[in-house]
Amino acid sequence: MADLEDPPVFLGFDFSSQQVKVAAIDGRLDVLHQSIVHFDSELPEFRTQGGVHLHGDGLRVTSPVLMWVKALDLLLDKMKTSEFDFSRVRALSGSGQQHGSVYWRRRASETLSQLDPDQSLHQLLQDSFSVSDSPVWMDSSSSQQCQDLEAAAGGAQRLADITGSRAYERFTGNQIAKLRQTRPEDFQDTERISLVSSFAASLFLGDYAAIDYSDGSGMNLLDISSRTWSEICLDAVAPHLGRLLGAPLPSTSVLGPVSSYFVRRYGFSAGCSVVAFTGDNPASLAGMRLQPGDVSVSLGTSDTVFLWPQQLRPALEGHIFCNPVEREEYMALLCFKNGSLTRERIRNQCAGGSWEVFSAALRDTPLGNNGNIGLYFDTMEITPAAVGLHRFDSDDTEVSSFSARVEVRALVEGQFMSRRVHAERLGYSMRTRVLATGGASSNKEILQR
Ligand code: ADP
Ligand code: XUL
Repeated sequence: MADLEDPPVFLGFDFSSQQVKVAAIDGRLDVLHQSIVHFDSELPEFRTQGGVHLHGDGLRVTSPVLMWVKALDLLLDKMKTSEFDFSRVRALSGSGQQHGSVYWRRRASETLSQLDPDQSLHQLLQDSFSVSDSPVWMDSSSSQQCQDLEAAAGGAQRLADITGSRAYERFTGNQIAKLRQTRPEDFQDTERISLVSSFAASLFLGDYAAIDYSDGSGMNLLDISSRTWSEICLDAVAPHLGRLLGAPLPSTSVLGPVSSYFVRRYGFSAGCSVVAFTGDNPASLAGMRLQPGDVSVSLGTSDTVFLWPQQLRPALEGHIFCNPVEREEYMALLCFKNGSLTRERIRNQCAGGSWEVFSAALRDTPLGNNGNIGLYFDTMEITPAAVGLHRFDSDDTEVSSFSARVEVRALVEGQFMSRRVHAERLGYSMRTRVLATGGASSNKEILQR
C-alpha cells in the first residue's frame, strides 16, 4: 500500500498499431517503469502481421478488438509480476492509434460496470462487441462513403472547412457509414461506438468514455470550430448517430475514478483518476511539449508530420485537428502510410534484416545519393494517393532497380523529401527546429540522413 508520503505516480498507456505500451512517471516526469506487449509475437493466436489483418481486396485492414483487450490483461499482469505498486498511481491516461473504431454490443455497458475481478477482461468482454474486427487507420475501403459524405456536405473543401479534412477512407465517419450499409444487423446491434482511444479509457472507467475533441477530429464528423458533432455529417452517415457517439469532451477532461475492477484485481487506489485518452499524434504533440511554430516528425508504423499552426487553414490535403492542450487552438497533421513497414521491407531485402547494416548503408553513401532517387509506395499511400515503386537515376530516367546501398538511401531520402514537400505545399516551414519521435527516431543515421 502507498504511504501518504510517497510521491504520486502517473500512468500513460499507448494502444498503437503494433503493440500496447505503458510508462509510469513521477511528478518530475522521470520514467519509473515501462512495459510493452507486442501483438504479433506475444499474442500469436490472433495471427496479425504488424498488428493487423490485411484482407484479400487489398483495401480492408482490421484488428481484432479482443486482441487489444487481451494485450491490456497481459500488460497489467507483467506490471504486477514486476511488483509495480499500483496503489501509488494518482491518475492514468493514454493514447490510441487514430481513426480505428470499436463497436460495443447492446448491454455491453452493464457488463463493463460489473466486471468480476477474479476473471480477465478478455474472458469478461468476449461477447461485448458487435464487430469483432475493428477497421483501423490503414483501411482504405470506404471510397464510396467518402464521395457520399463530400456530396452531402457541399463538396470536399466545404467538408474540410467544417471538420478539418476532406473525406478520407480511414476517417471513422466513413467507416461507420460503410458498416451501416454493408452489415446492417451488426450496426443495429451496436449501442456505442468508441475510437481506439476512448475504448481504452472505457475499459479503465468501467463505463463509456467520451471521445475527446482532438481524436474526434479524425472522424469527418466533428465541427472543429464549435467542437460539437456536425449535424450535416451525422445525418449523412447514420440516423441518431449522436446517441451512439456520446458528447465529445476536451482532451484534458478528468472522466472519473478508475473502475473497482482495477482496484480489486491490481490494487489501484479507489481515488485514481482516469483522464480522457486521445489519438497517438495529438498525444505526441502534448508529450513533446510542442510550441506554436515547432514541427515534429513521428516515425512510428506510419510517419506523420505534425505541428501547432498559427493560422487555421483547412485544405484538401492534410488534416486540422483540435489541439489537445489548448482548448481554442489547433494542430495540423500529414500522415504517410508507407513509413516504418516500408523501411523494414527494404532493410530485409537490402540489409539482411539488420538496422545496423541499414544504417551503415546510409553512412557509406553521399547526401543526394549521386542523383538517384526513389518513391516507395508499397501500399496505397495517403499523402499523396499513389501506389507503386518508382526509381530514377541521375539522368532522371526511370530504372527498375538500384544496388542495395543506393536503394536504402533512395528510400530514406525520398521519404523525407516527400514529408518536406507536402508540408511546404501547405505553407508550413520545415526550416525551424524539427523534433522526432516514434520507434525509428532511435536511429541516428535516419535522422541525419
Ligand atoms: P507504433 O507506435 O506505431 O506501434 P513505434 O513508434 O513503436 O510504432 O515504432 C515501431 C517501428 O519502429 C517498427 O515498425 C520499426 O520498423 C521501427 N524501428 C524500431 N527500431 C528501429 C531502428 N533502430 N531503426 C529504424 N527503425 C526502427
Ligand atoms: C494519423 C494516422 C496514423 C495513426 C496511427 O492520421 O492515420 O498516424 O494515428 O499511428
